[in-house]
Amino acid sequence: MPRTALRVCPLCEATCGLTLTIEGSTVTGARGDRDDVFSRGFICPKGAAFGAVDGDPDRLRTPLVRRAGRLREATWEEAYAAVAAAVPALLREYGPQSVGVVLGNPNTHTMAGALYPPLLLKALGTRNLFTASTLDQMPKHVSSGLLFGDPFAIPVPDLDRTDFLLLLGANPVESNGSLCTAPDFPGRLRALRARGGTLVVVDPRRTRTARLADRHLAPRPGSDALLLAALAHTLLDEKLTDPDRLTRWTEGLGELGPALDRFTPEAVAPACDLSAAEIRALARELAAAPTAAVYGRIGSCTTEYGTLASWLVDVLNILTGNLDRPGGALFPLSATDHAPRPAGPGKGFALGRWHSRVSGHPEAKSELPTAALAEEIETPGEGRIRALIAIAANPVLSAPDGQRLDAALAGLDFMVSVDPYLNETARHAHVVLPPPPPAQSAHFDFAFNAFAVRNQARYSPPAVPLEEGRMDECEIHARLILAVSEQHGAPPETVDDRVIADTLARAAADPHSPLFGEDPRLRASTLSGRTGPERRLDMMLRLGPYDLTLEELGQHPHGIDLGPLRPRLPGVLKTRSGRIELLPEPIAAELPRLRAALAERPAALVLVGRRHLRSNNSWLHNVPALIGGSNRCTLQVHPEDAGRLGLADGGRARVTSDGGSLEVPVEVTETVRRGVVSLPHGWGHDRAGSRLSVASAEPGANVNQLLDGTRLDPLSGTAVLNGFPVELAPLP
Ligand SMILES: Nc1nc2c(c(=O)[nH]1)N[C@H]1C(S)=C(S)[C@@H](COP(=O)(O)OP(=O)(O)OC[C@H]3O[C@@H](n4cnc5c(=O)[nH]c(N)nc54)[C@H](O)[C@@H]3O)O[C@H]1N2
Ligand SMILES: Nc1nc2c(c(=O)[nH]1)N[C@H]1C(S)=C(S)[C@@H](COP(=O)(O)OP(=O)(O)OC[C@H]3O[C@@H](n4cnc5c(=O)[nH]c(N)nc54)[C@H](O)[C@@H]3O)O[C@H]1N2
Ligand code: SF4
Ligand SMILES: [Mo]
Repeated sequence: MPRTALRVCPLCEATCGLTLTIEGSTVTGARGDRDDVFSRGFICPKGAAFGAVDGDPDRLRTPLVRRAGRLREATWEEAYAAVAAAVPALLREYGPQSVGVVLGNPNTHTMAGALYPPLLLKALGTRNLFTASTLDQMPKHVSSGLLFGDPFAIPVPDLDRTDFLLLLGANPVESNGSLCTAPDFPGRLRALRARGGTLVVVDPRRTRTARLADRHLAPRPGSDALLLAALAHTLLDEKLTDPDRLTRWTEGLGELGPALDRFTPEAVAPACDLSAAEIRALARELAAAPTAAVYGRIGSCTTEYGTLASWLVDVLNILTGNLDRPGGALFPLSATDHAPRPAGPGKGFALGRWHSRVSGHPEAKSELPTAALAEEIETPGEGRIRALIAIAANPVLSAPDGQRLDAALAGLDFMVSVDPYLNETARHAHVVLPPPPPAQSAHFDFAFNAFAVRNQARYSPPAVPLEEGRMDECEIHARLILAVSEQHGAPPETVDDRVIADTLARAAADPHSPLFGEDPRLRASTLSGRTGPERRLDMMLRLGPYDLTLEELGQHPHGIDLGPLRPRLPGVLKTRSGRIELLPEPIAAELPRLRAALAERPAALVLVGRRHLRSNNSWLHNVPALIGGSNRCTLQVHPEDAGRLGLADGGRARVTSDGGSLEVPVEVTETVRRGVVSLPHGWGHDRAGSRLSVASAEPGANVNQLLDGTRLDPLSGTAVLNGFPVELAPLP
């Protein structure tokens, strides 16, 4: 008899509640959970394919250990023994920097990825941390760190209540949203328009999101910071600002005007390839809307001026009085956030506390640019990375110059990969530790609840019991931490018990904590949960702002709604001044570079990426239901450019940039603007030694092979993945 079980979907940031149909231990179907307090039954084609993703026969079932050069199936004991024999010895001989850590995107979609990597880093003591953030949202962390003192204080647009949404460099109709967790993003955009609101989309491609908009502006890629600066300039110049409500918490308002004085609409118009009149009109509309939110994502982050653009997004929200008010952009308060504490000066946010060894890149949020990983492995000398621990990461495809990284990984003394697939990156590992499929894992969204358009909490226990021979991913991480820190063989719960003891001891001594003055040991013994991670979740809920418990979440399988977002200023501020620092020094120092861009001659042809609704970065191309049709690795070219360059739809072209060149199929389409071509990322599954039977049959080309890793947004170390110059030539 088939049964059903609930599971929050881990396949994108929308976190929809799914109802899975299960026969035996196999997921045979998935539909939207109509009673889910947040997603109300919404599902997309990826969620609907949950069973196929979960049951992919290419998923690894046992650990792999390299012996005599070949990866072979092994027991968990053998795998951890290999880690324990290699890593501590390297740490002893070469020091903590000799072991690097790479964390990929799915860590934000697993409980293990939220709870254990900080402990692993502490155990190793390394500063060589590289994550998907420097291919993604690091500019936003940096701008929030500088403005608000907390890199995680990221305001999200109040989608359900705003009157005006200005959306830049995001295509939530296909991506389902990012740093703005909102199940059924498309439906929420349609509702915005239905209630008389306005949607303006800024994107060099006419995306499905742009097609929903009242207005679509298609500027030249890479020009968002200029456009946003001109919008801010117009607001200040025409006295359209309304920062009154925030004035008492904001520093630097007076200095902002002079700092932006060169960025008039007329001055930026040629670089943006928009008219000054359009820019001025947009600024006036933004100011006139009763409430409005400005929101920028990948297309505004992963560019030459990503941090400036991310900063300006919030500058506009502040100048129009929309930061921290309903209908504007608000700071979520998740159930596992710290309980609010009184406002006052904080520790602030510093950049560049240390630098990368080879190129001297400044750290940002304790991370180094993933684009610099290969050189840190290759370049001889003290502090060279000799061993790597990669968790849920596929940088050979997701980061610039995969070929170079591929070769660098092959030269490591030791590599561990925690990954369900033997893919382009994992194939270099000496030990692969495969997590179970998502139906066998418990789930709580530690990361995305903190960026959600509504405060809510949902917990999914494993839908299917752990298969014989499998190990829960939390236990995989806990044992890994023990193995690298000379405690191989200790029970994995010791890792969780230590965190619980430390956290409760701190809470007991903290007058602002809900557990102030309580006996930490007594408290630890009253936590509920069958596993270490469940007990940690219970503890975090009890320490959080809503006084929830794991038991209560269990009693509400469709989730607990905690209400719409509410104003949180000045309590969220952790700057040294205790105020919003509107024009922080590192930003002011970046503005001359942006001014110089006004005089630069733009490249004739630049490349941008795109996401397909049925894709997920590099790792869903192995699921037959999710590939094919329009989800293909084609180079989209505007008909005029195609005509000029002699390219035909369905033909092939050579595309060349700084880092290399690729042969790709051409798709002629008016959805890209003139002077722009688009190639999606995550393809290039043609490397020997991986085990991806479906993906390798339709490998596509790796767009990141066009980059050599030198183009970075300097403040955040984020790779420029959008708006870099390319040349095209037809192929016979
Ligand atoms: N050119 C270009 N490049 C880009 C982007 C772009 O827009 N353009 N986007 C960038 C962005 S935004 C991101 S986030 C990065 C993503 O970069 P990565 O995080 O490096 O890549 P992913 O493809 O998300 O793959 C992550 C790995 O996680 C594994 N995995 C899947 N589920 C699990 C799980 O439950 N547990 C574990 N342990 N592993 C799992 C997959 O098998 C895969 O190997 O790519 C970036 N690269
Ligand atoms: N289906 C699907 N969903 C996903 C993912 C996926 O791979 N597939 N990946 C997930 C991840 S890791 C992330 S980070 C999110 C990303 O979510 P989004 O930010 O919504 O991602 P994209 O769909 O890449 O949208 C970026 C848009 O920016 C545009 N663009 C490029 N350059 C510029 C520019 O200079 N200026 C402006 N204004 N626009 C520009 C591109 O044309 C593109 O439409 O999606 C997540 N969801
Ligand atoms: S929108 Fe995202 S979370 Fe929702 S079903 Fe689709 S992939 Fe899953
Ligand atoms: Mo991402």
